[in-house]
Amino acid sequence: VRVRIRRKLRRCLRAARKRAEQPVPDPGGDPGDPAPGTPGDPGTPAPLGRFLGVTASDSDGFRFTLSRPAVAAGVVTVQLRNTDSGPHDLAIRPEAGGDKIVHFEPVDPGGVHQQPVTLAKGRWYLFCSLEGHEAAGMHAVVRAE
Ligand SMILES: [Cu+2]
Repeated sequence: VRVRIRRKLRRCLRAARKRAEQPVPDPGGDPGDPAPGTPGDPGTPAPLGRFLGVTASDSDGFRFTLSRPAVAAGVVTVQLRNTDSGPHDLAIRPEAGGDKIVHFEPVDPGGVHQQPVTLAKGRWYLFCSLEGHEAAGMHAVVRAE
């Protein structure tokens, strides 16, 4: 009986390995993150959602585009990437209101800044604090769960 179980286990492992080799279709909306520490590499999903990419751009109004809609609560590496032709910064506060928990210095065009940010469970509001940018659309919400 033990041999049969072992054989079955081996078959399971082989099947699991085969599954792991196949590309997993993205369940929804997450274009993938650059791996922490390697800005410029799109498409490698970070394990456990502890990386949040924020792209500041000016296409049809100022925009913050998130690499994923939700992250794991706890310490998350937040990366601001500025693809616009002017500087942008990043501030984060609870969506329901309250004080900013972090405020990145402005990032120059083409620049990247990342740092660890502790996000407790909940919804967090990200915005550019430079005058007029938030009103022009440079904001987003991420869930920490
Ligand atoms: Cu801005």
